[in-house]
Amino acid sequence: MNTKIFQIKLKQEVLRHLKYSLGKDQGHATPYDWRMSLSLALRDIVVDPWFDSTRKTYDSNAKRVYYLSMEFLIGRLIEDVAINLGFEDVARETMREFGQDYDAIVANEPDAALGNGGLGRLAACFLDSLATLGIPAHGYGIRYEHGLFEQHFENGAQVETAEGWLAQRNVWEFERPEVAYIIAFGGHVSETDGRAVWYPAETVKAQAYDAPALGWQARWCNTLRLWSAKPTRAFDLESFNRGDFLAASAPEALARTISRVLYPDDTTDTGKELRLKQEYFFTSASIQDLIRRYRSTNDDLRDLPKKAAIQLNDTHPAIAGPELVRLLTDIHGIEIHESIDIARKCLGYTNHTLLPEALERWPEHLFARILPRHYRIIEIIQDQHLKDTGSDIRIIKDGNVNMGELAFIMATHVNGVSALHTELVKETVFGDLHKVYPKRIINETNGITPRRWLYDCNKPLRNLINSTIGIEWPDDLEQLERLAPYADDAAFQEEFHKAKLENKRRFINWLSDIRDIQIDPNAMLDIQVKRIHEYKRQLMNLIEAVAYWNEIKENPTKDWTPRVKVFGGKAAPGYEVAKKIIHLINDVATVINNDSATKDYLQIVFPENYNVSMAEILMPAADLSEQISTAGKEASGTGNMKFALNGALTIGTLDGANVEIRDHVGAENFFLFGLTAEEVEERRHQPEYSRRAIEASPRLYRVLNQIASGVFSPDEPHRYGSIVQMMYESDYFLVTCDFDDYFDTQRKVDKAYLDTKEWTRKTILNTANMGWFSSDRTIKGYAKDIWGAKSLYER
Ligand code: NBY
Repeated sequence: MNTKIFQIKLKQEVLRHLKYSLGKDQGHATPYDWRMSLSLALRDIVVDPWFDSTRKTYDSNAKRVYYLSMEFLIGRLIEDVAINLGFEDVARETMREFGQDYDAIVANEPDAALGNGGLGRLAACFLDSLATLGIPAHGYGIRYEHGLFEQHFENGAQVETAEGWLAQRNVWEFERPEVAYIIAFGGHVSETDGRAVWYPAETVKAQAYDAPALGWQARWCNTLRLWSAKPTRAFDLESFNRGDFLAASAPEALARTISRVLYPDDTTDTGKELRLKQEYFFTSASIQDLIRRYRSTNDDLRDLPKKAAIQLNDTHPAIAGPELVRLLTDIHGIEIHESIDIARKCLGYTNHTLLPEALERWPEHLFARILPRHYRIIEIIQDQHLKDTGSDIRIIKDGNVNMGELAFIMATHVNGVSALHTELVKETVFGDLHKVYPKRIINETNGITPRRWLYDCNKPLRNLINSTIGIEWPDDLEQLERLAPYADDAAFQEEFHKAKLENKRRFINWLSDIRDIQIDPNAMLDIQVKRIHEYKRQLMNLIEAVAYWNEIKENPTKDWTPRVKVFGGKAAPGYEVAKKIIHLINDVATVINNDSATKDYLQIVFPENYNVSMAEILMPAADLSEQISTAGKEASGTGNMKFALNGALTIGTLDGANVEIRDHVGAENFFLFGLTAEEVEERRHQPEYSRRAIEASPRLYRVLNQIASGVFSPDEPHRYGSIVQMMYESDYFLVTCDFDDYFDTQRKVDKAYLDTKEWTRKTILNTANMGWFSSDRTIKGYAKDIWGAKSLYER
């Protein structure tokens, strides 16, 4: 459609929605009303490609992909939809004609924060790529009433408040009252003549809410189906009539809690009953749903693996294996060993962590009480595995049901998320199972969607790329290579640098709205944003900042490179050490930012409540990306990819996907430091390794003394005594051992930054060589190696 005509049409549609959907006239419309009306007008346009894709999938009876994930960290959608439709300019102009600021309207949308961090955001990038590639797919998850908590700082300490994205209407979803399944818990199982019947103690209803997942240029549109728990009966009339009002609302209470809130831990497995119920709730609903869909066009469930590939995003939905077996056997009458075989052919499992505390295990008695039939099925799966392989690796062991072993044994493919991580999975967590099933573990290195993480969030760079290599790159990201020849071109360098400066100014303006701080856009923006964890070593970054501050103070007239260090990220509410680190960062920032002798060279900012929308401002603005985890601990990282794609240089260890990023962008365009994964293991065996490292480093020793003696916490001098003591006595993540190398490498960064042309050349080469990290490449890998799924979109 001609742009002008479309603009007139969109204008009419926005006004129609304002009047008939929002019940407002122009004179009284708030930004909320405008945002809703624009969203609804855009949503209407999405419905046609959505229907088309669904129809094509049914007509072709093609294999579908089901991506089961406890988390989808989506962020805002309005701009994403406008851009995928190709109507961004039209939408902006339409709002301008109404006298409205498009950017403010976009910012009115709350983030859909149905995830903790990398794992949830990866699921969101995968939805984008699946749709862009035209692979028929459903995302399945939970429609949490409250997403990830909001973080505030009170005197520097993190406090959490409940998030409430559904307090407003969610325009992107369609309620499906007719799509509902019963989910059962507890009770007992009776077996007669080999036939099992489960008599559950409680039931809830899983009701579907669908959101379209639109791909690039609206060529294809999949569905994200999220389940909300509802009572099976609104209330128990019998108890009510007896006058037992509390018992009467008991079913409703259970239902409301199940989909109420996202668990905010992203490493420690909580082992809580409610969590197990959440996992089973959404997994069972999803499996029941996909079986129903299959049966609407196919007869024999034995052929399910030809039509359905089910991917488990970590072990959270690992109950999918036993649940599928239960439905095939108990409901559809297929012999149980055959059911196990069918289920395995459908399933793939992605591992995202090696941290032992993150591996899900359920106490046997708890598991058997909540899911008695599944417990029995797991025993049968285990027996068959023991018999077939002759190994002695059990799923149920030491009083626990191990979800990692279950997921592994029930999957055709198990994948790690970066080359290094996959090798470590083979050697460590699943070392024994790998020996038994040597072909099962494969690698699929993570990726990020270039639509959100470059095209949408970095308009200055988008425009420069478009005018240099054309407009084909957003769904063919390796085209960025064509920028490489311009790395030495002075005019291009200048344009590239200008784009970075514009993004930095945008960040500075945004920050000035929330903080009273003056920042020079020429200062180096050095950013570490991610969940707060000991293994990610925000503490090492902070100690380095203090050491740098000490050095500036000692020699105030030297030509120091001005730096602004940005921290962002949430700590799990129960993770005390991580919370202490946050408090310390804020305390150090207060002291350093108030030092007039150094403030031209060093500032520290820690904006509260880091989320997807904040990332969209930070990633394009960064000069330096901090990817400094202890080698062997970060499975992949995806923030590392977002920074490098947007033209930041990385200071990092040989960990996760850093290894592959460095291979792609070139070792000379990456600041490497630190022990390797192997050296880390060795070092841990040396006695007193941290104390020795501190004694060998006067700089580190001094900073630790400052922290311990209350320089940054004069109101409570011993506040950080435990952290310093930990550095001496149990520095498991080797902050002390890597510190000197890190400090020295930062000085190389300082020096490099002063040569703007050479720095810019390196940043261009980073952007140019990051094309491989598109999640389109990742999804093509899964489709080919694991799912056997094809694109239904024809160019
Ligand atoms: O998955 C992250 C990894 O740390 C990161 O390196 C990787 O890039 C990313 C995508 O593959 N893992 C992660 O984010 N894990 C979680 O968010 C998570 C959430 C919940 C639980 C465990 C882990 N849980 O047990 O509840």
